Amino acid sequence: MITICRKFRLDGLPICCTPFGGGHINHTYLVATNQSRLYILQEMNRSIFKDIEGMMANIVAVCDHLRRKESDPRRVLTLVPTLDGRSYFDAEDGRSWRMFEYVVGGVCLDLPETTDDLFQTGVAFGVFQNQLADFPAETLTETIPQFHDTPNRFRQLHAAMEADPAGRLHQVQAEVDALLSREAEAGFMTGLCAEGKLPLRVTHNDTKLNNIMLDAQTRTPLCVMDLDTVMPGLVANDFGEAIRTGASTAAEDETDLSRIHLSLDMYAAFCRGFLGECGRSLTPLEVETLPWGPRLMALENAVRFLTDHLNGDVYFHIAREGHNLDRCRAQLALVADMERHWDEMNRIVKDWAAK
Ligand code: GN1
Ligand code: MG
Repeated sequence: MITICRKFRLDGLPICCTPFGGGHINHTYLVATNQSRLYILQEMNRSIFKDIEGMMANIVAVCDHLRRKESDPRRVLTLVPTLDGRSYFDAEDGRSWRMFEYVVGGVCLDLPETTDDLFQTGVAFGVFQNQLADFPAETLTETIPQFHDTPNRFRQLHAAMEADPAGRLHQVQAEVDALLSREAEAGFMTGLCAEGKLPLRVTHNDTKLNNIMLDAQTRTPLCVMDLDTVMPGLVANDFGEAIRTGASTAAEDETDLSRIHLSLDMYAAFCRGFLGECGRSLTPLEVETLPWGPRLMALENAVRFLTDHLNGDVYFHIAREGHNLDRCRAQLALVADMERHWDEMNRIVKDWAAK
């Protein structure tokens, strides 16, 4: 690994490189140099991200844009170039690597501890959205094609049901029925976009709390990380993924379904932070349809988890048998709770948009 580190323009000589963080997609390492400088080295996952060149071009363009709007360097991720001035390094064995400056004094949370943590997450993603509102989204590469195309995720479910490669279809009829009864609404947002009624924005697409770097002292946001899935998309999806993951009262794979609810306090806290920062750069229809984001992101993940269960657990890492089925059931429970609170979800968005 040290030989890889030497391919980048570091301040000092790399002296140690150790595994870092808990990401499931890329492999991450903390690098220290003899000048006491710290860096983050990442091996990018080539089987998930087929177009590394396009993905890195996205990240460079987005970070350059953000840097023009920020004076504090800790507020934007900083890539360290290779010795020959490139944004990443392709090794001879076919693996691809990149290096970031380490953000000193930053901290990441996996789960919100207070409503303020979710408010701050809303601020971070709201600032991100607002600062990129004048970035030409169509110039970005789609790093994972059709990533949040919910109708297409249903098509993949139908294909898995047809092939039934793991022979599990007969065990999951209840989940299949629950998903298919909601298939008609899956295309609501993509349909509005195709009709030209919703704009394509620069979206992050993985707006989890742990993709925000917070200042360890003040617990306020420094920067948005994990920019691999930044691509053109719908703002409701960024809003939705943050709510799906941050405002649920239980884990994504909770097996006691009675514990799974949408916390309306957390939801309102995120709305306040997010809309406070970017509400004015959104169209009235974008604001009005925001609550569809969490509902469709939970549904989409339920579809993806069941599809992977039927396919024999080939995409999502599982820690136990039936893990993807558990995740599907939990996401379905969350969808059902959102449906029960649909009027309140709409009212809260309306209230914070008006402020
Ligand atoms: C994957 O790696 P992680 O957990 O941040 C997935 C998301 C899913 C999530 C479900 C590139 O994200 O879309 O919502 O699992 N990311 C990719 O746990 O597929
Ligand atoms: Mg991440």
